[in-house]
Amino acid sequence: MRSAALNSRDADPAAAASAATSEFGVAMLQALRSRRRSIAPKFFYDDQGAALFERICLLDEYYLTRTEVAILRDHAKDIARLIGPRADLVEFGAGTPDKARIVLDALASPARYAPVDLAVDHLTGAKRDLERSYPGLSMEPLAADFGRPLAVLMQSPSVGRRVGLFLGSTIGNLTPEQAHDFLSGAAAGLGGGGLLVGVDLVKDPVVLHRAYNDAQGITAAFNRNLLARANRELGADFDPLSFDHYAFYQACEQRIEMHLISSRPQTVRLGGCAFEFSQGETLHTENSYKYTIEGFRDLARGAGLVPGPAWCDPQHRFSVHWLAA
Ligand code: AVJ
Repeated sequence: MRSAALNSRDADPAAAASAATSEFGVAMLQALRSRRRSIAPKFFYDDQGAALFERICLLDEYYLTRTEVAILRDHAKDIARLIGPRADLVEFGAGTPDKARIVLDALASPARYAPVDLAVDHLTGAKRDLERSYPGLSMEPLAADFGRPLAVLMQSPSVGRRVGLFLGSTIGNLTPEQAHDFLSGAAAGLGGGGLLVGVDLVKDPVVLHRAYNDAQGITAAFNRNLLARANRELGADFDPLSFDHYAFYQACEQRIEMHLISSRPQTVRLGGCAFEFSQGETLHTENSYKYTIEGFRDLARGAGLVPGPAWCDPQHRFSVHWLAA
């Protein structure tokens, strides 16, 4: 194990260097050095992580994606009326433009679609397709961290009434304080327009538990991919299978917590340092907050937005909110 670690570091000095310089490397080192180890969930999404997330979205247990898509389809006309003509759509944390297409299909004359993502290379193919499907629309991917919405919106002058899309319950990855800050920034940058937000709802914890502990273990693989990514990109020597996927609903905080728990005492090497994990020690990898419809509307109001209609599915599993800015 130990000599394998040294070999893998020696074999890839570039990876070892990026442990100290890349954003992921810095975050992983900081997590490993802390007493309570945690890392931001945005680091799940390298190519393999994004592919695993797409498989999660297709799982029976993971109701979120298909429920949100159904809500958007069912209320596309109302949504289009609220967005209005010649809109300038900015999608925060866009993976693929599938959900934006549902909105675009219902709009009469959208002016621009600007997906904001850290990596926008994978969106170049989609640009051609989208501009062909919607004459008059220009697609302009913005390479940025959507965590700072005002800075993102200032980066590119508007070409019409500004409307933000923040779908998929991505807002659930933020603490309520961070969500407040995101919504305030969006309120400041979208003045005169609005924001469409997809928010997962509080519900029977058994349903939540199933959604984050699927029978096929895809969510476990998604969680462990963080460690495999550290091995690939940073030259770390994690043994991903010696960390258990542990996801549970924390009712007091109204959130799913996801952890990777060391199943035995072990040493992990990264960037020339050794880090001990005792048995049962955790790396906290994700929070996924759930809201009530009223709770989310209050949060939006507190951030200076004016809540409009909120739609949800018949089983009250997921919600989509229009917030006027
Ligand atoms: C993309 C953040 C909405 O929290 O449900 C899926 C990510 N994590 N399964 C979520 C996720 C585990 C997902 N979000």
